[in-house]
Parts: sequence; C-alpha cells; structure tokens
Amino acid sequence: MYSKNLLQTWRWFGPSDPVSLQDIKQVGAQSIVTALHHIPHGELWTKEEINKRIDELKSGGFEWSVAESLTIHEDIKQRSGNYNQYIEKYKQSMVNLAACGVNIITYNFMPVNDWTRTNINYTMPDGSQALYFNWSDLALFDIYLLGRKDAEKDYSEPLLKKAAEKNKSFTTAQKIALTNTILFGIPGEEKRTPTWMKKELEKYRHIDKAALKSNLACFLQEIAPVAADLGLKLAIHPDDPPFDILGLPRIVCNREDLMDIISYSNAPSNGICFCTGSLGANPDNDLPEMINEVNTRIHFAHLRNTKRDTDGNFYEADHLDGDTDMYAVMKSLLNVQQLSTLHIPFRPDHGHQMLDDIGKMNNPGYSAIGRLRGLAELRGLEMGILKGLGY
Ligand code: DNO
Repeated sequence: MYSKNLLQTWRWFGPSDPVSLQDIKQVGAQSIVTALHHIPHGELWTKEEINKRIDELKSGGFEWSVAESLTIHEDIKQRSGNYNQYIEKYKQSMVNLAACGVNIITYNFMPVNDWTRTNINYTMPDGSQALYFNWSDLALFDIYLLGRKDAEKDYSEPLLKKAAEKNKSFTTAQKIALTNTILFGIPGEEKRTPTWMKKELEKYRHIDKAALKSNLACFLQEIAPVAADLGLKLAIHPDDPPFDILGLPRIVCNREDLMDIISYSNAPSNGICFCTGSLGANPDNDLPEMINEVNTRIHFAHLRNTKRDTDGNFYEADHLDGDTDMYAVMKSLLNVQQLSTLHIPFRPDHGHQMLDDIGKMNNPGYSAIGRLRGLAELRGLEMGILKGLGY
C-alpha cells in the first residue's frame, strides 16, 4: 500500500445498522466512522460507552478512526440556556474520546435539522434509487404542511406557484412521505415531529448568519485549544444543502465560510470535514480550488457527487458522475495528503439503493451495495492518480 494514500473508511451506525461489520470486511474498508447515536445530543460520551463501541468494532476486526458526529446541543448554537454546561460536557466527551484513542471528531453547526432531502427513493434511469432535493417540495412542506410563520416570504413567485399546485395535486400519502423524509434526521436518533420542528425553528427567528457565526466562533475558541492539547482533530461538516432553508441561517456553505471558520481559532485542531456532496450542490463552489485553500486544515473528507438542474434541485449522482469533477477533487486531496502529517480519512458518502438492496430496510443513503460501488470506484481513482504521480 502507498504510504501517502487517504485512509479508506466506512460509516457504521452501530449494532442496529443493517450493514454488519462482517459485510464491511468484504467491502475492503480500512477503518470505521461511527457515533454513539443512542446518547442524546449534548450529553456526555463516557469512557465506558466509548470502550463498549470500540470492543464491538474490535470483534469485527476494525478500529474506530472518526467520531461522526459528536453533536452540538442547540443551546450552544443559540448561545442560550445551558450552553456553558453543554460546552463543558463537550470538552469532557473529547477528553474521553482522546483517552480511548479516537482522534478525529466531526460535528456540524446546522440549526435544528442535519442534512435535508425531499425524496429518498428518486428513481434513476438505470432503476437504482437516489436521494433528491427539490425546492418546490421543500416549499410545499414549509408553507402548507409545517405552516411556518411567514414561510412564503422565503420563496420566489415561480416556487410559490409550484408549491401551491403540488399542495392540490399531492395525495395525503405523498404529503406524509415528504414530511417524514424532511424530518428523518439521523438513523438511531430520536424521531422528530412537525410540532417539534416548528417550535425549534421559531427559536432561530432572531438569530441571523452573523449571530450564528459568532456563536460558532465562541464555541470553537472554547473547544479548539482543548482539542489541540489532547491531540485531537476537529472537522466541521458543511451545511447540506449549502443554502438557507426553512428560514434558518446557514454558515458552512462556501469558501468564505470555511476560511472564516479556520480564522476563528489558530489551534491546529480546528479543521474541516470536506464534504464534496454538500459543497458541490452550490454551482459557485470550485471544489479543487477550495481544497487547495483549506489545505491541511482538511481533517476528513466525504466523497459524493450531485447533479443539479437549472432550478437548483439536485439528485445524488454516482460517485464519479455528476457536476463535481471527482478526478480533480481526488488529485487535490492527494496533494494535501502528501503535505499532511495526518492520515486524512475519506469515506464514500451515500450511495444508490441498487441491486439486492432495493426494497431492503436501509438507512437512507447508507445501503451496502451503492456505497461499495462508490468506494471501489474512488479507491481505483486514488490508486491510478498515485501511480501516475509516481508513488
Ligand atoms: C449525512 C451526513 C451528515 C453528517 C453530519 C456531520 O449523510 O454526512 O449527517 O454526518 O452532518 O455532523
């Protein structure tokens, strides 16, 4: 194996993941990305719970390379309520992870919802199924199904028209499916309801981008030096999709945002999870250029592709297809890897539901075969580039 390759990892949601560790062995992944999803957001990850997961991974022959995600409590994002207490708990969870040998921590600063899609079974011409994001479906949910106050002000006339039409033509079952998809959240975590979401969104009515950025800066100034002392690498995940949605401010969407985040703390622990699927949904983002700029502050990478239409809707394409030039991305990442002392892990992010996985119970985006295709293609691309560079 090359000494300067990226580390090939695989996300596992824990013992209830339909993809077993034994399956993952056959995929050829080198290590595992996972989280303690059963612990509520903001609560302490004890050494006991961390070690339990490490033992589970060991029994399948794996190491835990990245904690994804050590989630941030909403009080920290809002800088209100018990935020100081939650920051202290976050620090203690970092101490515990470091003591157990888990050295990379991914988190995000997306208010209320993690990643958002409007369809998890978008049928591709080849019969496989992809995750999909459609603006008028989001508007339908936001205005008619959720009923967020003043929601219609956030959409253009054409979108408002489409949403109104869909509100008339969609069946009740379609509306329920749309609601459940948007509220899906993260596998294994507490399920959300529209009432809950409406209440949470309301809390951000007076928090704009500048305020949220300042809350992130304060958080990072607290935790990044502690992480650095512990030898940990932090990796903030971009907003997915990288646009303001549901009236929420979004602050991890483009080059400027990433550079701002890096500037919030000089501690070497303060870094980025470079998710090409999230950032690639914005046509203004030049990903290879951004990789060169963020450089060794890239502590983790998610490799995925998206295909946009002219209205900005997008589906998740095959890993080497879509709008992102994965060859250029991989080349830039490998260049960074040659400079980095850290072994930068990457994982094939999402994959199509395909072949025998169609119809099986799977975590959306995380079925085995589609991701295996992604990992195999990316691994081949990586090897080809490294050989070409003479490694
Ligand atoms: C979606 C994932 C995200 C990611 C978190 C990181 O599939 O990439 O849920 O894990 O945003 O904090």
